[in-house]
Order: sequence, then C-alpha cells, then structure tokens
Amino acid sequence: MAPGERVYVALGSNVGDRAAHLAHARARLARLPGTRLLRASTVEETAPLGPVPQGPYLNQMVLLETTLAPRELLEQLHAIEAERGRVRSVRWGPRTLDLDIVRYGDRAVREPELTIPHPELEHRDFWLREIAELDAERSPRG
Ligand code: A4P
Ligand code: MG
Repeated sequence: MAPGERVYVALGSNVGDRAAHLAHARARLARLPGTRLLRASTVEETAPLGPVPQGPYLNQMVLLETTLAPRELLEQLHAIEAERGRVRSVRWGPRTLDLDIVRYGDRAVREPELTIPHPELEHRDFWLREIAELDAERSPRG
C-alpha cells in the first residue's frame, strides 16, 4: 500500500450496546480501502457534554493510516454510522455511533461539511488524553 496520511478518528456511543457499536466501528475502519488501523486507545466512559440531557458515552480514539481523501473518509464514516442505525435528530443529541475526523495529517480543511482539525478538539479532555495515549505508544523506539 502507498503510504497514507495519519488520521485520528474519534468514536462515541451513548445508545444501545455501546461497546458493540465501537467494536463494529473498529472492525469496519480496519477494512476500509487503502486503510490500516494502526492503534486504538483505551475505551473511556465520559459524562455527556453539551445542552442535551442524555446518558453517558463510551469514547475511544483510533489512529488510521489511509490513502482516502478527507471527504472520501467522511462518506465512509457516515456509512458505518448508518449501519448501526444512527439517526440524526438533534445536533449533539444521543447516538448509537458517532465517528468524527479529529486530525488528518497536518491538513486544515474548512468546508461547509467538514472542518479539520475538529473544532472541539481543544475542549475535550478525553480526546486530548486518548491522542496522548496513542502517541505515547510510538515511543521510545518510534
Ligand atoms: N463535520 C464537520 N467536520 C467534521 C469532522 N471533522 N468529522 C460535519 C466528522 N464530521 C464533521 O455531524 C454533523 C456534520 O458535521 C456531519 O454531517 C459532517 O458533515 P453529526 O455527526 O451529524 O452531528 P453531531 O455529531 O451531533 O454534531 P457534531 O458537531 O459532529 O458534534 P460532535 O462534536 O460529534 O459532538 N459527550 C461526550 N461525553 N462524548 C461525546 O463523544 N459527542 C457529542 C457530539 C456531544 N456530547 C458528547 C459527545
Ligand atoms: Mg459527529
């Protein structure tokens, strides 16, 4: 496979069998065309953020290497969400599975449908912690 970009994808679930939704997402991400799943962080239970009353989340970050372009990857993420019965009702509302592109190499994307890095990155302690965990696994030998 040609070398791809290193992409951090955030997984989140707070409806139904949350662990099963995350496991499905990891398995599907690993099989996307031109893509390898390099590492997965610890799964964390987190209190819901935002204005909508809802149950706690399971969150996890994975590191992919992919030759898919950002928009192509976003389309694939939406397809995987749909496989878990994701319904988009209210923004920031409860969901079976949410897949967000947090970082895509060093790229900055500012499009109506896609903002990279994800605008919430700096505000989510658990994302920063999960990324640090994934980055730490590289050392000491790289
Ligand atoms: N979109 C733009 N940029 C991106 C990106 N970098 N990655 C667009 C993925 N999608 C991106 O998303 C709406 C649209 O955002 C997509 O169609 C895509 O074109 P959505 O998944 O339908 O809606 P959403 O998830 O409700 O909105 P958003 O803004 O993605 O919210 P977040 O950041 O996903 O937050 N509490 C805890 N504890 N843990 C969570 O994971 N997540 C949310 C949702 C709220 N509270 C949470 C958590
Ligand atoms: Mg989302």
